[in-house]
Amino acid sequence: MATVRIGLIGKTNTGKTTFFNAATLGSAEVSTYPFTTKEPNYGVAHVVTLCVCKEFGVKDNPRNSKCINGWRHIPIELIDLPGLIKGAWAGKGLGNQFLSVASQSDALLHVVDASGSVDEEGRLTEPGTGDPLADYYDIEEELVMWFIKLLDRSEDRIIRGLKKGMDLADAMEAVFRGIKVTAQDIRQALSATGLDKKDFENWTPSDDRKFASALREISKPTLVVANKMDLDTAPENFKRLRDQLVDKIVVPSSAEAELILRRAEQKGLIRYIPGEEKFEIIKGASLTDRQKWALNFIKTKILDEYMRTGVQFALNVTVFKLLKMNAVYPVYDVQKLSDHKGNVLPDVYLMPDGATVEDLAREIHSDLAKGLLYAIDARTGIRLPASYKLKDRDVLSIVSSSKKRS
Ligand SMILES: Nc1nc2c(ncn2[C@@H]2O[C@H](COP(=O)(O)OP(=O)(O)O)[C@@H](O)[C@H]2O)c(=O)[nH]1
Ligand SMILES: [Mg+2]
Repeated sequence: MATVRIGLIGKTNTGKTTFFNAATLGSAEVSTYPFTTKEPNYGVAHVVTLCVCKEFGVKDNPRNSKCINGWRHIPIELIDLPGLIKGAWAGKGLGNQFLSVASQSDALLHVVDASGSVDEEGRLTEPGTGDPLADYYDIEEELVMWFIKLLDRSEDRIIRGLKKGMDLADAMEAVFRGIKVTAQDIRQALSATGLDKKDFENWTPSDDRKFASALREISKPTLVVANKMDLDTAPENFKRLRDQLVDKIVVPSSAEAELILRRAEQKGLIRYIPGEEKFEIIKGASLTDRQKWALNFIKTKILDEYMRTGVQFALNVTVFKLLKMNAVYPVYDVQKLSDHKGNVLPDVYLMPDGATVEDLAREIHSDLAKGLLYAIDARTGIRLPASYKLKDRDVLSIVSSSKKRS
């Protein structure tokens, strides 16, 4: 598992680029015109999890991540997609571009404008007049159509694979591999729909759709971000989204508020750690009346009401709940919990659910995997076999004949 990639999708003007900028504090353009985001933006964001340093009572020197007040900030990649219009899958607008970027994502954040300030075409309009639930379904339909099209187009190829004696999931894997869909995802979708028991050549269009929907769900876990919660028209829509999308996690957010807080923090005006439920104005900071008003607004309208702006929370939930990633700390020396240079708890790796010591070794270095013997659990000193399934917050040293330990 290389760096976790999360793609932002949703209609134009729902706040994807603002979310991206807030999460990455980069400088992707923010625009009110459809389609000005022509090229996808890649940026580094972080997910935050309780660091193991406190439990072990050590002062750490992180290298591939940061530790702030005992919280590990682990880098992930965020991709900001260009805007979408209805029918994009048919090749209109920026369809192909959207698909190529969505295809690179491990999970998706579907941003909707909970305040109802965008119309069906993604143009800014009177708050309260837009319908975020309809927008959500429009975009979902684009995604499912994308999978159906891929399946349709590759029917002959899949049948050729079957005739060569491949099983259906393996024959399909070649078709979907390019969009980060695994044979395991396919197997899961086949069994969830019962289509593993039906001859592929006899699939009806409604079977295609059933399978495509299941595969879309399984291969691209998606969290719904109900954005612009700072506007008065938002709470009602948020409730509707949460009530209707029962099998989805819907996170209320104000990307704009997060962007303001992170910028103020960067300028040294406030103390604020992303994801925290509070900020503090730094003594002696000279704030304009407008800044004071904005910060007070964020405090009363967002933080007091929803506890957080939702930006950091959405990323954390996506990585740790939807993707079920575990944070694992490899060390060289189990006594000092350090690498060979003495850096304490230097690295943390995000490993998917079910990943083993062997997977971790491969992730760190191919040489380490080649001569892999076992790992040592830093908490207990117990030897863990190469097949041991990693758990969240594991701290371990990998012992390999080709390269002593890492
Ligand atoms: N009130 C409010 N406005 C927001 C929020 N997030 C984004 N916006 C505004 O919505 C408009 C579109 O934002 P943008 O990030 O460009 O949307 P994108 O097209 O989805 O990338 C801009 O005017 C933003 O300032 C938010 O949380 N609250
Ligand atoms: Mg944008």
